[in-house]
Amino acid sequence: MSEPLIQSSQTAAVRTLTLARPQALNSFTSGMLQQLLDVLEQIAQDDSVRCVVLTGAGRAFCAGQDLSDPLVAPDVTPGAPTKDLGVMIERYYTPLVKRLRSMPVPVVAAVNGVAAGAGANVALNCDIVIAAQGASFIQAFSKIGLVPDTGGTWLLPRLVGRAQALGLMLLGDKLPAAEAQRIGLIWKCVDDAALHDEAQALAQRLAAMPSKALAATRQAIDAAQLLPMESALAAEMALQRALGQAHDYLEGVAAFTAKRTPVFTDR
Ligand code: T3D
Repeated sequence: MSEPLIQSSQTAAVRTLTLARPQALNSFTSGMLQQLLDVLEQIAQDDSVRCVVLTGAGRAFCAGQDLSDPLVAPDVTPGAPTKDLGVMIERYYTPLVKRLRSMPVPVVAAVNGVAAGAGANVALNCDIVIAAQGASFIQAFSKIGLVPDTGGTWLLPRLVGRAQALGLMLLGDKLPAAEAQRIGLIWKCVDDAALHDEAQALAQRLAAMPSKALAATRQAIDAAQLLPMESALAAEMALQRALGQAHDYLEGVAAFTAKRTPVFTDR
């Protein structure tokens, strides 16, 4: 059995996944990425889970790609073949971004410390990013001669605009969590000691909401980035038609009419 590099625990309908290689700041090895993909796939099929929290063990969230992983570490022996970094992206990072952005339930990133490179962009691909005051975000790629990946070039200009995205990505400076909130890169920065309680409270709240509608909202927002207004209006209508057939809509309206708390069960 391979060493567990993703810790998993569940409280009520909230599954918490913890990146667990603290000695290397939770940097991603291929084995760890595979475990993360596997557990997300399992959660996608598990109706008992209605929200996921992703966080890191120790003082970091994730320092991005483990630069000593044999798949990517350059071999300095004269004449040795160069590494094909596309393999790592194709096998792991692209499926991970797609998996996160199509989960049937919301994913909250609870960023407990530094999030660098692919670690930052994995967090930013989650639906809601809440970060501790002491956390920071680094687009570290340029510092090692790489281009931002894990969806960063698509995501950052949309979150903070081209000027901020270029500044962050060309310079690779550390952006403190409070500043990340101020420029709209993340949802919220909270006191260090409050991070996990706030993330769990938020996740429990999301878990009680209509999952299908939340997933459709993410889908509509993402699609609308690429569409002219006319097409976005049509896409919204198609999603709304589908949601109008779902149980959660009946429940939502029934609860509103009866002035009671709704109990949503669709996924
Ligand atoms: O390659 C491909 O497949 C393409 C895909 C690329 C995706 C990417 O993510 S590229 C970007 C990769 N990440 C980085 O370049 C960040 C490298 N790390 C850092 O810049 C710094 O560690 C941090 C700014 C994140 C934190 O700095 P600090 O001073 O708090 O900690 P530290 O002392 O640098 O690191 C602590 C330990 O973690 C240290 O190990 P040691 O000396 O105690 O045994 C360090 O080597 C290790 N560590 C940190 N980041 C990585 C790492 N080990 C392997 N890979 C890392 N990315």
